[in-house]
Amino acid sequence: MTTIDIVQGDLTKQSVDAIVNAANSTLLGGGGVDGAIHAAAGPKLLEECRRLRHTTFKDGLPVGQAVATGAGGLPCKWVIHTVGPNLHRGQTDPALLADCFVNSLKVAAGVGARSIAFPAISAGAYGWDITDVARVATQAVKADPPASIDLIRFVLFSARDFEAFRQALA
Ligand code: AR6
Repeated sequence: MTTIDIVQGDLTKQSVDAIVNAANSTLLGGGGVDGAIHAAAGPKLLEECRRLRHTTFKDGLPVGQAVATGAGGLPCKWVIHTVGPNLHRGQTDPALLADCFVNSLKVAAGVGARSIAFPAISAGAYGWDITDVARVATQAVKADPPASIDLIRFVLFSARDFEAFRQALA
């Protein structure tokens, strides 16, 4: 049985095996939760991301896909990087956002993570409405989570975002 829970707080402080980064295709860092993760993880994480750009993802990580790295100085073991759809670029298909959650779970299970924490992917700089993100995210992780994942956690920065996820899960 997989438990799904929600907390209000900082993703980088979670005691879970893997946290998910709402990255961009470059994999080389940015603002928002991506910036917070790189700041807390330190230079080792960026080094691993650079290596990925020189090997598997020469053209960048496509929207909806996910890839794992180590976690540098973070308390978790892995960071799973995924790229949400950017509303400001006309990326309005909820299936692309659902892919971020489903593919991150697959990648997490693949590396052996049993617990995983997600941010509200695409709900910040990428402009999606938090209500839509909450609906898509909760449906995506509930559908058919890998059996080896015991805990799926959503970590929301604000009380408003937490409430949107609470209602979507109810
Ligand atoms: N813990 C939990 N949630 C957080 C944290 C944190 N430490 N920091 C921010 N959030 P965003 P996106 C919330 O913009 O919309 C970056 O520059 C935030 O309040 O981080 O997918 C990337 O490099 C919001 O609800 O991600 C990309 O270029 C949510 O995380 C671009 O932003 C997502 O906001 C990705 O945009």
